[in-house]
Amino acid sequence: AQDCQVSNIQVMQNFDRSRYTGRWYAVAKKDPVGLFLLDNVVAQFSVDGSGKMTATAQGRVIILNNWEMCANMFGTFEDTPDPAKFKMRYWGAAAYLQSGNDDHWVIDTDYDNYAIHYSCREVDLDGTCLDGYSFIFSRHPTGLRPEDQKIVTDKKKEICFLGKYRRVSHTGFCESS
Ligand code: FEN
Repeated sequence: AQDCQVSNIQVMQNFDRSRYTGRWYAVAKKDPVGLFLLDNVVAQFSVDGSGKMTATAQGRVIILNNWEMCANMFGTFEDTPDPAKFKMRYWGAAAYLQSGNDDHWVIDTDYDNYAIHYSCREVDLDGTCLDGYSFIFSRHPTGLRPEDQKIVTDKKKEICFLGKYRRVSHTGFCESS
Protein backbone atom coordinates (compact mmCIF):
# COMPACT_ATOMS: atom_id res chain seq x y z
CA ALA A 1 0.00 0.00 0.00
CA GLN A 2 3.00 2.33 0.19
CA ASP A 3 4.89 3.17 -2.97
CA CYS A 4 5.81 6.52 -1.37
CA GLN A 5 4.30 8.49 -4.25
CA VAL A 6 3.00 11.74 -2.79
CA SER A 7 0.10 11.61 -5.24
CA ASN A 8 -0.95 8.19 -3.89
CA ILE A 9 -1.00 9.11 -0.20
CA GLN A 10 -4.37 8.36 1.33
CA VAL A 11 -5.92 11.09 3.45
CA MET A 12 -8.78 11.13 5.94
CA GLN A 13 -12.09 10.20 4.36
CA ASN A 14 -15.00 12.61 4.94
CA PHE A 15 -12.83 14.96 6.99
CA ASP A 16 -15.01 17.00 9.34
CA ARG A 17 -13.24 20.28 10.12
CA SER A 18 -15.62 21.22 12.91
CA ARG A 19 -14.82 18.06 14.87
CA TYR A 20 -11.11 18.87 14.36
CA THR A 21 -11.32 22.25 16.14
CA GLY A 22 -9.72 22.88 19.49
CA ARG A 23 -6.40 22.13 21.04
CA TRP A 24 -3.94 19.52 19.78
CA TYR A 25 -0.60 18.71 21.42
CA ALA A 26 2.21 17.66 19.09
CA VAL A 27 3.66 14.43 20.47
CA ALA A 28 6.04 13.72 17.59
CA LYS A 29 7.24 15.53 14.50
CA LYS A 30 9.22 14.94 11.36
CA ASP A 31 11.11 18.12 10.55
CA PRO A 32 11.45 19.79 7.16
CA VAL A 33 14.71 21.25 5.88
CA GLY A 34 15.34 24.67 7.45
CA LEU A 35 13.80 26.66 10.25
CA PHE A 36 11.01 25.10 12.25
CA LEU A 37 9.55 24.70 15.72
CA LEU A 38 11.75 22.80 18.19
CA ASP A 39 9.38 21.48 20.85
CA ASN A 40 6.49 22.47 23.11
CA VAL A 41 4.31 22.59 19.98
CA VAL A 42 0.60 23.11 20.58
CA ALA A 43 -1.89 23.87 17.80
CA GLN A 44 -5.36 25.30 18.07
CA PHE A 45 -7.77 24.90 15.14
CA SER A 46 -10.91 26.99 14.62
CA VAL A 47 -13.66 27.24 12.04
CA ASP A 48 -15.21 30.68 11.57
CA GLY A 49 -18.82 31.63 10.79
CA SER A 50 -18.33 31.15 7.06
CA GLY A 51 -16.74 27.72 7.53
CA LYS A 52 -13.16 28.79 6.90
CA MET A 53 -10.52 26.96 8.93
CA THR A 54 -7.81 28.89 10.75
CA ALA A 55 -5.22 27.80 13.29
CA THR A 56 -2.58 29.05 15.63
CA ALA A 57 0.50 27.20 16.76
CA GLN A 58 3.07 27.81 19.41
CA GLY A 59 6.45 26.28 19.77
CA ARG A 60 9.90 26.89 21.14
CA VAL A 61 12.53 28.30 18.80
CA ILE A 62 16.12 29.36 19.35
CA ILE A 63 16.94 32.53 17.48
CA LEU A 64 20.30 34.15 16.91
CA ASN A 65 22.56 34.41 19.95
CA ASN A 66 20.96 31.27 21.36
CA TRP A 67 17.95 33.19 22.56
CA GLU A 68 15.00 30.94 23.46
CA MET A 69 11.63 32.24 22.33
CA CYS A 70 8.12 30.99 22.12
CA ALA A 71 7.04 31.44 18.51
CA ASN A 72 3.41 32.33 17.94
CA MET A 73 2.39 31.24 14.46
CA PHE A 74 -0.85 31.79 12.54
CA GLY A 75 -2.29 29.81 9.67
CA THR A 76 -5.18 30.28 7.27
CA PHE A 77 -6.40 27.40 5.17
CA GLU A 78 -7.56 27.35 1.60
CA ASP A 79 -9.89 24.52 0.68
CA THR A 80 -9.20 22.12 -2.17
CA PRO A 81 -11.48 19.57 -3.86
CA ASP A 82 -10.39 17.02 -1.24
CA PRO A 83 -11.89 17.91 2.16
CA ALA A 84 -8.78 16.62 4.00
CA LYS A 85 -6.28 18.54 1.84
CA PHE A 86 -5.63 22.23 2.39
CA LYS A 87 -3.19 24.92 1.39
CA MET A 88 -1.94 26.66 4.51
CA ARG A 89 -0.58 30.17 4.49
CA TYR A 90 1.37 30.74 7.68
CA TRP A 91 3.27 33.53 9.37
CA GLY A 92 4.68 34.42 12.75
CA ALA A 93 3.72 37.10 15.23
CA ALA A 94 7.35 38.27 15.24
CA ALA A 95 9.07 39.59 12.13
CA TYR A 96 12.05 37.22 12.45
CA LEU A 97 9.82 34.17 11.99
CA GLN A 98 9.59 32.74 8.51
CA SER A 99 6.31 32.72 6.66
CA GLY A 100 5.22 30.45 3.86
CA ASN A 101 2.60 28.51 2.03
CA ASP A 102 2.50 24.75 2.59
CA ASP A 103 0.23 21.85 1.81
CA HIS A 104 -1.63 20.70 4.93
CA TRP A 105 -3.10 17.22 4.73
CA VAL A 106 -4.98 15.39 7.46
CA ILE A 107 -3.97 11.76 7.02
CA ASP A 108 -6.06 10.27 9.79
CA THR A 109 -7.82 11.29 12.96
CA ASP A 110 -10.44 10.01 15.38
CA TYR A 111 -11.04 13.68 16.39
CA ASP A 112 -11.03 12.81 20.11
CA ASN A 113 -7.54 11.37 20.65
CA TYR A 114 -5.07 11.43 17.77
CA ALA A 115 -4.39 13.10 14.43
CA ILE A 116 -1.72 12.59 11.80
CA HIS A 117 -0.75 15.61 9.72
CA TYR A 118 1.40 15.62 6.57
CA SER A 119 2.98 18.28 4.43
CA CYS A 120 5.27 17.71 1.50
CA ARG A 121 7.08 20.86 0.45
CA GLU A 122 9.05 19.43 -2.42
CA VAL A 123 8.19 16.44 -4.56
CA ASP A 124 11.21 14.68 -6.10
CA LEU A 125 11.45 13.79 -9.79
CA ASP A 126 10.45 10.19 -8.92
CA GLY A 127 7.26 11.38 -7.24
CA THR A 128 8.39 10.76 -3.66
CA CYS A 129 8.67 13.52 -1.06
CA LEU A 130 12.08 15.21 -1.01
CA ASP A 131 11.32 17.73 1.74
CA GLY A 132 8.35 17.54 4.04
CA TYR A 133 7.18 17.66 7.61
CA SER A 134 4.59 15.92 9.70
CA PHE A 135 3.04 16.21 13.13
CA ILE A 136 1.49 13.51 15.27
CA PHE A 137 -1.06 15.28 17.43
CA SER A 138 -2.82 14.14 20.58
CA ARG A 139 -5.71 15.66 22.47
CA HIS A 140 -3.86 14.59 25.60
CA PRO A 141 -0.74 16.47 26.72
CA THR A 142 0.55 13.20 28.13
CA GLY A 143 0.81 11.57 24.70
CA LEU A 144 -0.95 8.95 22.63
CA ARG A 145 -3.13 6.28 24.17
CA PRO A 146 -1.63 2.79 23.80
CA GLU A 147 -4.55 1.76 21.58
CA ASP A 148 -3.75 4.54 19.09
CA GLN A 149 -0.05 3.79 18.78
CA LYS A 150 -0.35 1.00 16.21
CA ILE A 151 -2.65 3.09 14.01
CA VAL A 152 -0.13 5.93 14.12
CA THR A 153 2.83 3.65 13.37
CA ASP A 154 0.98 2.16 10.38
CA LYS A 155 0.20 5.64 9.03
CA LYS A 156 3.80 6.83 9.50
CA LYS A 157 4.79 3.88 7.32
CA GLU A 158 2.13 4.72 4.70
CA ILE A 159 3.39 8.28 4.37
CA CYS A 160 6.97 6.98 4.20
CA PHE A 161 8.14 8.94 7.23
CA LEU A 162 8.54 5.98 9.60
CA GLY A 163 11.78 6.34 11.58
CA LYS A 164 12.03 10.06 10.81
CA TYR A 165 10.08 11.37 13.79
CA ARG A 166 11.33 12.86 17.04
CA ARG A 167 9.30 13.11 20.21
CA VAL A 168 8.08 16.61 21.01
CA SER A 169 8.69 17.41 24.65
CA HIS A 170 6.31 19.60 26.62
CA THR A 171 8.08 21.42 29.41
CA GLY A 172 5.62 24.29 29.80
CA PHE A 173 7.97 26.71 28.03
CA CYS A 174 5.19 28.35 26.00
CA GLU A 175 2.51 28.18 28.65
CA SER A 176 2.83 31.73 29.96
CA SER A 177 2.29 33.35 26.55
C1 FEN B 1 0.78 23.68 12.14
C2 FEN B 1 -0.74 23.61 12.33
C3 FEN B 1 -1.29 24.74 13.10
C4 FEN B 1 -0.99 26.05 12.44
C5 FEN B 1 0.39 26.16 11.91
C6 FEN B 1 1.23 25.08 11.75
C7 FEN B 1 2.58 25.22 11.17
C8 FEN B 1 3.60 25.89 11.72
C9 FEN B 1 4.86 26.14 11.06
C10 FEN B 1 5.82 26.74 11.78
C11 FEN B 1 7.07 27.23 11.27
C12 FEN B 1 7.98 27.81 12.08
C13 FEN B 1 9.16 28.54 11.66
C14 FEN B 1 9.95 29.02 12.64
C15 FEN B 1 11.09 29.96 12.47
C16 FEN B 1 1.12 22.69 11.03
C17 FEN B 1 1.49 23.27 13.42
C18 FEN B 1 0.80 27.55 11.53
C19 FEN B 1 5.05 25.75 9.65
C20 FEN B 1 9.42 28.71 10.21
C21 FEN B 1 13.27 30.56 13.48
C22 FEN B 1 14.33 30.01 14.17
C23 FEN B 1 15.52 30.72 14.33
C24 FEN B 1 15.64 31.99 13.81
C25 FEN B 1 14.57 32.56 13.11
C26 FEN B 1 13.38 31.83 12.95
O1 FEN B 1 11.07 30.83 11.63
N1 FEN B 1 12.12 29.79 13.35
O2 FEN B 1 16.80 32.68 14.00
